[in-house]
Amino acid sequence: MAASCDTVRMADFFAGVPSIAFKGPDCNEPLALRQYDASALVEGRPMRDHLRFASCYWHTMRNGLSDPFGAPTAQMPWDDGTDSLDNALRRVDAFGEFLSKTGIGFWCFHDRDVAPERDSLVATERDLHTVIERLESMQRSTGARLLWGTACLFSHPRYMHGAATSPDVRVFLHAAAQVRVAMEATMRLGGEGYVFWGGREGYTTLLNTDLRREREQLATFLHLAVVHARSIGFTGQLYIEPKPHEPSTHQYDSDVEATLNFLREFGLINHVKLNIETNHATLAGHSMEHELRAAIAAGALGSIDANMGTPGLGWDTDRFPTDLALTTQVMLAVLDMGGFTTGGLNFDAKRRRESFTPEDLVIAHLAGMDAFAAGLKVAAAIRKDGRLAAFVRDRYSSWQGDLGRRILSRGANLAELHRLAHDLEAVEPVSGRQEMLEDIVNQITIRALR
Ligand code: XLS
Ligand code: NI
Ligand code: NI
Repeated sequence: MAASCDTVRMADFFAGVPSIAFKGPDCNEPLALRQYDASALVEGRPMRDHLRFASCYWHTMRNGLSDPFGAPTAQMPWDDGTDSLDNALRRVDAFGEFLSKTGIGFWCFHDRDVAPERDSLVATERDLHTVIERLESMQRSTGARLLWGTACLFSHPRYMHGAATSPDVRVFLHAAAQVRVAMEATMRLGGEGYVFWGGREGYTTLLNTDLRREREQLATFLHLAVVHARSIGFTGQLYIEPKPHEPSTHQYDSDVEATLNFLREFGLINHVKLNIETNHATLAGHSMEHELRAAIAAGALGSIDANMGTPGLGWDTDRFPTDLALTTQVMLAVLDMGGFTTGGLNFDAKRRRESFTPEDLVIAHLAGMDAFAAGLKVAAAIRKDGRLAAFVRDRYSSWQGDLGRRILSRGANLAELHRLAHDLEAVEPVSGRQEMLEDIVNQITIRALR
């Protein structure tokens, strides 16, 4: 039965925002879903389980939308602007309302965004503990689950030279303490993952940097975290989130392939997967598709920070992912991988500074959800159509015979291959047909969304 296009309104922090429902592609109301029908099946599985949408606390609850040239603009009726515990607890209530109204099933957090940093670690940890308790009850009342947690090892001035990669061992201690507490809080909240985003784990200038030592410090830090996770029985997945730079000049986990190399070099590859962010791919000069496929080829794609950048701008603008071609490529990669296990699509995204009302927060998430739901449908249609996969299979068909198998299993030598090459007739080149394949994707997209 087609859902009707009218809304039920309830008043609270998000006054005027109803419980969001799927209303189908013909509904023009902004506060509704047109493509994302959580329980509709795609490839035999509910969309909800394919997409595993998460909202992040740092942008949704804490980002006032300031930029390097201008003051915050966001209206946050739940926030009195202080760092009091009461204010921190009220934000949790507002976030719970946001999650239940939008129907977003997962969330992600940084320790210092949910609770303020105090003058001593004791006081900081005490307040964090109180907020974690409130978050636990928020989860119980909304049914929301924690996709992943992390420690903010980049905002406090002590981390200006890095956290794990700091030249000062006392800063390393601070970072270790924070990761221990944040990981235990994540575990207590039932978190399915824990992320390392090394925002300052890189350098500003090589003139003052011992790069070899800093990479070893970072690897040691990650080993400590792996051992601790095991010792407390945390079974969630650990992830590294690559990013090339900003605020650093260079980050050691600059892109997927560099991070995989780092993990292999330091014996971490079996313990840590990747959380890949679209805007970081853009900053690294790669497509998101490239980053995802490179991670999948190594069996290391864990989770996704679903956003998009502004090509050419050079900033991590974290726009909401509304580009259908992008969401199609992402979901095609995820389906080809066999779907998420512990991971999901975390909207590491913020509204533009000019979209400052609480409704914009909701509308922006809905736009991302609908774009990903459409991308999922198109990706499933591409797989069902089968022409792309068949083209790729055929393209490598000459490798299917005995010779190809023997070469790849290292059962041939150059002298033999040299001899065989002499026996060959002229090799006829075969077209790669890129434009034809791009048109096939366009045609399937148009049909799938009709
Ligand atoms: C910033 C990162 C950050 C991580 C979590 O560029 O994307 O938001 O996802 O610390
Ligand atoms: Ni991110
Ligand atoms: Ni980012």
